[in-house]
Amino acid sequence: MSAADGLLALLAARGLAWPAPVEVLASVSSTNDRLKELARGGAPEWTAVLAARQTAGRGRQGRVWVSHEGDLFLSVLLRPPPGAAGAGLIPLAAGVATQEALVALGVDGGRLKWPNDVLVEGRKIAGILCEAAAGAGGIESVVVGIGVNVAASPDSLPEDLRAGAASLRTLLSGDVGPTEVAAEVLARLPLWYHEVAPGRALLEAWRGRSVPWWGRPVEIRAGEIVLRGRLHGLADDGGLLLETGDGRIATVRSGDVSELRLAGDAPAP
Ligand code: BT5
Repeated sequence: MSAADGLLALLAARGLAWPAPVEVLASVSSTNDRLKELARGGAPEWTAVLAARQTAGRGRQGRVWVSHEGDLFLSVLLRPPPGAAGAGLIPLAAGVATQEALVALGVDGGRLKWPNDVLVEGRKIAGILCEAAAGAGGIESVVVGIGVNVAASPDSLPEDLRAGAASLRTLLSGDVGPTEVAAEVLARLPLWYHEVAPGRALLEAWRGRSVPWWGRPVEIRAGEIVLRGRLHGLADDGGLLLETGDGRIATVRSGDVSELRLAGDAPAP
């Protein structure tokens, strides 16, 4: 059985006939780049690329995603209908699907950090990179790239990442491979993607699985801009609502959030 057939069989066992081609590669620069190429060639929605090895894995804003062989490198193509509102919710849908997949595999306490990291006890186990391509009619495709640390051991990660990263290998007693993780994620992504248009159920699900930072002081860095305030909630479009010092609520649509410890604040639970 080919690797792609193995994945399709795992999905079939979960009651899902995958509706589009699945490409499984031994090695690729980035599964997102390969899928973007397929998208430009007209690949249908839900085409997926899975690779055993990634040589130039990417994070947001040109950052590196450290890609250890044996981890999950998966990309899925979405083609939101013309004029669809809610493309900003796609990363949240992918985050909820990934967090739920990890719970299904036996990971306790996986929490979402806006916009779409999955953390276990404050350490990052999964990252998501959504890249949209627009045409004359608006967004034509979104490539959803999901990386999960599966086989990486702390020693296999660069030193500066060790304290901040988690991996299934150290969290689970049994052996779980990237194909099983892919099947668990793919089995959930369509369900949450269908919540993108109505939005409310997705926003509630995301919030219910997030790190408990609501009401807490945070700093958000978006390029050169640094905003400080208290986390107020999620906007309907998936943005982050920040209560700034002057009592105003700002909506932030990209950036990196970190919690601020202020004198007199109780430590985070
Ligand atoms: C992300 O970016 O977290 C998105 C990562 C998406 C990776 C997938 S793998 C399949 C697909 N193909 C790709 O090329 N990418 C996607 P960001 O929020 O910018 O976080 C990047 C930061 O996470 C880095 O600057 C490091 O601090 C940290 N990091 C890098 N590799 C990591 C790893 N393996 N585990 C935990 N943290 C990591």
